[in-house]
Amino acid sequence: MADDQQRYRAPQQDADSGSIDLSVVIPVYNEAAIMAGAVEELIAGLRGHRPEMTFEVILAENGSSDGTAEKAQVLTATYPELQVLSLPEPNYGAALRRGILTARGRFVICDEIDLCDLDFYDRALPLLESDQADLVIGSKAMPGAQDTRPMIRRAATQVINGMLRILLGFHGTDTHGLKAFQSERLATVARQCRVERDLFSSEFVIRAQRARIRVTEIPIHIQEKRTPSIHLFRRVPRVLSNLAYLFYALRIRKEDASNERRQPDGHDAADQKDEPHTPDQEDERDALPRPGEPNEKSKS
Ligand SMILES: Nc1nc2c(ncn2[C@@H]2O[C@H](COP(=O)(O)OP(=O)(O)O)[C@@H](O)[C@H]2O)c(=O)[nH]1
Ligand SMILES: [Mg+2]
Repeated sequence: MADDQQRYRAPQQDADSGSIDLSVVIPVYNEAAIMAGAVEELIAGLRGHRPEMTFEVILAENGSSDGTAEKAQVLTATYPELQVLSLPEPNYGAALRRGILTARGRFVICDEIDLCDLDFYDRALPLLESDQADLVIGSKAMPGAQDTRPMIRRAATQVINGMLRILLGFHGTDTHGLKAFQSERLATVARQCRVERDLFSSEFVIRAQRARIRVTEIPIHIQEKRTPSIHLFRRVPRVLSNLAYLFYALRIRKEDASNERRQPDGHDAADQKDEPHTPDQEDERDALPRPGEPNEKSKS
């Protein structure tokens, strides 16, 4: 798909945050079967669709037992745009958060290896580039969306969204959809998030809404490349306990009083320093209280 004549520019190794156009962050766990094909298609697609755009693809792996981490490293020899992060414990939210804070792009897209939906990129990026939105969510539950997942998973999405609306004041139809955002404006939100694993995405979106960041939903057509290996019902106890924690943190303690630090232009004071997003910044947040579940696996 990639055309040799196209003017693709590889990012500089020592580039600072915001010095390339786009970072795509993809958490991966035990995805050896589909990862190479998905990465090849995604990178070829980005080179072909957006030849003027500099980009990186960050695979945020943790705890895989099927050789995903090693295979991902091998792929970096073929694709200079590819970067691999690896952590020991399976943890979806921690991987995604680490990827977001490592990203150097002015825009960040959070994708999933079984989706890699370039159509979403084509519709979301113009909204960011024209500054019509700070955060664009690809919703699989709004009018115009097509969700081809089994009925039980569609129903689970509706139930969790209902709980997020009632308990946490979420305004919208989906927190787990694909996301595209202005890195500078959302990095602080990612640093503030306390829960990991399944509910990280929900906390990220709800904190963004509470900080009056401009959030826009667009419908997506979701077509997974494979069924998920995480059993739906195994997620339930952890989701409920993290939901209870977030209810306490956001509705009782109202601890996201980040508006106090906001500037008149609506941007956060920390963001205005244009600080690079380094993994070290996780340490600040790791010192904060979080739900206690240090040894729990994200998937089992
Ligand atoms: N790093 C990491 N990635 C994960 C974990 N669990 C799921 N993922 C990745 O998250 C994305 C979505 O996972 P999937 O199994 O499709 O679940 P779904 O979101 O319910 O469809 C995929 O790219 C997975 O590889 C995890 O524990 N750690
Ligand atoms: Mg999936």
